[in-house]
Amino acid sequence: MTETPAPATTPSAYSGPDRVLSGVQPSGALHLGNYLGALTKFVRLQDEVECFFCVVDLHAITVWQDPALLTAQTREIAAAYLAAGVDPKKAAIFPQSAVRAHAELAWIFNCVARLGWLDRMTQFKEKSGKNKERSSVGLYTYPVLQAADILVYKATRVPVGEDQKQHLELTRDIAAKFNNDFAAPGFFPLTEPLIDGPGARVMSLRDGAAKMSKSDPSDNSRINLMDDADTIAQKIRKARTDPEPLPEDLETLKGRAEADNLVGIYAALAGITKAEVLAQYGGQGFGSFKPALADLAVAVMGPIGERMRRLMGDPAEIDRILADGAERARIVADPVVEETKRLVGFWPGR
Ligand code: AQP
Repeated sequence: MTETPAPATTPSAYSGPDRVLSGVQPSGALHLGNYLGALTKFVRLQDEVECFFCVVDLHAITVWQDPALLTAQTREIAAAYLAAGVDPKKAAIFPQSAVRAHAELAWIFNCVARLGWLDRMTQFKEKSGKNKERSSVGLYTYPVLQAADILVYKATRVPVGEDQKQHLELTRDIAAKFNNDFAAPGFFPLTEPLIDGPGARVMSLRDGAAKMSKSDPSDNSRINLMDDADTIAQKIRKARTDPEPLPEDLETLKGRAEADNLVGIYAALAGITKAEVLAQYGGQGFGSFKPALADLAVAVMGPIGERMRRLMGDPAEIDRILADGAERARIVADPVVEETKRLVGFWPGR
């Protein structure tokens, strides 16, 4: 068996159905970046294709999670999916740990992926920081588990934010190498990332060079889905900017990271392009743009927060939706793992 990586550019011989998989970690409060980068796309895709949206709790424990909070956080992410408009009749919503096939396939993929590939992953470098030696092994192999999440459903498309681009490339490398090593052309698809639009990379409100993130110690850096109208407006008012008015064209916006971010957020929330935002607000200062952005953000995010609060008042209903989703997910995932094990040559009995 060859140990050389299969090129990610290998054309896919896959001919199975079009499927979508994505997930969010129950590692804290969801924010505007998660909403624009992922959730809005989930809602769009559920009407086009078979969708699996999991709450990736196995990923969340790659850094410490308080066991007393993890179940509640898992329900909260499910509530966010529902509040954003995901319909559990159309898409399966479930906790990753409830479908064992994810972990089983991840082990096989740990033996397919190469150390050199993982060494290049920038998210591990960012998340482990200067503390690499004390990071969990799970944090290092996180992208391998992500590949298993995707390929256990033979998902052909994955809606994610731009930060996940490198992990999606790794997923394609793993699929190509598995198909090649086990002489199974087209067994796994070469999954396409769906990363587009001005919401694909929402930056911190305090620092235009840093991604908006759940784990940022400053709550003012992000708009949480559960923030009330006053908090949203206050965070936008306090958002870091520069003293110049907004430019009239995109070219002049370059190099002004904070202004660019606010224009991008406005565009994503309004469903228009950044050029269209500048056509409307170019030449105006932040004194008039920020209140307009705050009104828009409150109009879009406010009702989602309301729905989340209402849904979280009925955890039994969320649990029913999660259990149903897990059952539907297992029906697709279990046979894929069985077939994968057969290709690897494992004993076929039970
Ligand atoms: N700032 C962002 N802009 C656009 N999309 C984003 N996503 C995350 N941040 C942004 C997308 O949201 C989905 C779920 O992300 P996740 O919670 O599973 O993991 P993450 O990328 O690690 O998110 P955070 O908020 O940065 O969490 P922490 O701080 O815990 O690491 C993914 O599709 C992601 O691309």
